[in-house]
Amino acid sequence: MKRLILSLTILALSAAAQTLPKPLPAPPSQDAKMKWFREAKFGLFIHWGLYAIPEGEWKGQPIAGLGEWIMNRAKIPVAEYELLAKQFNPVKFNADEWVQMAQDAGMKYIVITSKHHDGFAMYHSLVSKYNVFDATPFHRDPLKELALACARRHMPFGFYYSQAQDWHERNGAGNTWDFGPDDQKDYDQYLREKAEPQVKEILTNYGPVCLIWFDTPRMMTKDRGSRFADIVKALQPATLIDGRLGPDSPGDYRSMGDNAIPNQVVAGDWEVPATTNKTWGFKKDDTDWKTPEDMTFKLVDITSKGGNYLLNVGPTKEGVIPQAPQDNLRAVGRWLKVNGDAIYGAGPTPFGDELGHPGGPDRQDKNGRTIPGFIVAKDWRCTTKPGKLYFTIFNWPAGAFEVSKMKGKVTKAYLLADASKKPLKVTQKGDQVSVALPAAAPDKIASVVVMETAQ
Ligand code: H79
Repeated sequence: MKRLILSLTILALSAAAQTLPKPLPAPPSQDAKMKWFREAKFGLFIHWGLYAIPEGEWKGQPIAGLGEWIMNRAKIPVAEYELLAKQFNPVKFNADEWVQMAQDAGMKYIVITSKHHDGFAMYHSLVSKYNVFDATPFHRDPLKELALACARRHMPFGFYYSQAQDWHERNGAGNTWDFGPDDQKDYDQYLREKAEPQVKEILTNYGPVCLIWFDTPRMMTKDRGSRFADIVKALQPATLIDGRLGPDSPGDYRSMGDNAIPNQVVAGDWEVPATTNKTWGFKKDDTDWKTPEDMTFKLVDITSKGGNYLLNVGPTKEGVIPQAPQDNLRAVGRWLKVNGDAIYGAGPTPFGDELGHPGGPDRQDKNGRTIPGFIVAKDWRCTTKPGKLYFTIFNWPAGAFEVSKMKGKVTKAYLLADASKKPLKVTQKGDQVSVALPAAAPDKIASVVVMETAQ
C-alpha cells in the first residue's frame, strides 16, 4: 500500500513537471501588478549564451570588456561566430540545481537571457533556426526546463530579450562590421520579422513570465516601443516591463545603470542590475568575485533606498554556475534566513543621513556628464515596515546604537537574530534614541536591531 502511494505520488509529481501553468490574468491595478516585485527585493539574473564557449578569448587573444560582448569587441563575422553553436553542448546543465541555488541565496525571482545582443536564441524558436534547440548538438530547450523547474518551486521566472541590438541580423542594430552603419538598415524589417515574433514566442510557450527585461534601446522610438508593450499586454497583462524598452517607453519600473546604485532614496519602483564579478557572460579570466559581505551590504543598501537588486551569474559552456559566486550567494542566503524580515517587503529609510554625504572626486558618466562625488557611509542602513524600523548594522558600535531624528516613540527594541526577542534597553530623549547592545555582534556580516514604534 505504502509503495502504491509512493509510486502514485511520483507519477503525480512527474506529471506536474511536464506542464506549465497558464499565464496570470490582468491585475486589477498597477499596485496589484507590482506586488510580488515590491516584496521580492532580490533576484537572480543569468547571462548564458554562445559567448560562454570562447570565455573571453578569441584565437588565443584575451578580448577586453564584457564576456557577452566578445563578438562585437573582436569584430567576429557572423559566419564565424555562428560556428560556436555546433560546439554548444552543456551536458552538466540541470535546471533544478540552478533554481535551488537561487532559493538557497534567498532570491525571489529569476531572469535569464532568452536572446542577447549576439542574436542567438537560448530557447526553441520557430522564428529563427539560430537557436539552442535547432543549431546545437545539445538539442534541448534549457529555458523550457528552467520554466518548469521554476513552476514546480513557485519561483517567478522572467526573460531578458535584446530587442534592439542583434548582431546576427542584417537589419538588427549593432553589427557594423558585417552589415554597415545602423542608420542605413531596415530596422523595422528586423523588428517585425524577428524581435516582435520572438517576444510573442517567449510570452506564449513558457507559462507565466514575471517580467521581460529589454536592454540598450538603440534606434527605438515611441512607436517601436509601443509595439512591444502592446504584445506584452495582449499576451501576458501581468508581465512587468523593465525600464529599458525605449527612450519614450516608460515600462513598469525604472532600471538603474548596470551596477549603478543611487546615493539617495529614490521614489517609485526600480531595480539595480549588477554583476557578481565584472562580466555578465562567463569569462575565464574574470575572478574578481564580490564577497558575501559586499553583496549583503549592497542588498541592504538598495532596499533602504527603495529598490530591488538583480544579481547576475554567468554559467559556463558546460552549464555550470561557477563555484565562487555559488558559495558567495549561499552565504548571503544564510544571512537572509536569519535577517530576511529586514529585506522582503521592506520599504526605504525614513532617515537618510546614514547614507553618506557629498565629497570626494567628481566622475564623468559614459555620456560625458559630470557626476558629483559622494562619500558612501557604511555603518548602518534602515529599512521599514508598518510600526517597525530595521537597523542593519555593519559596524557594530561599543555599548549602544544611537540614532537621531526619530519620529514617534520607540516602544521596544530587540535583535532580529534573537528568536526570544529579549528586549534591549531603550533610552529616548525627544528624537534621540539610544539602544544598549551586547558587546559582540550576533552575526559577523551584519546584525539587525528591530525597533517597534508608536506615533
Ligand atoms: O546584458 C548586460 C550587458 O551586456 C548589457 N546590459 C547588461 C545587463 C549592456 N549592453 N551594453 N552595455 C551594457 C553597455 C556597454 C558598454 C560597453 Fe562598449 C561594451 C563598453 C565596452 C563594451 C559599447 C561598445 C561601448 C564601447 C564599446
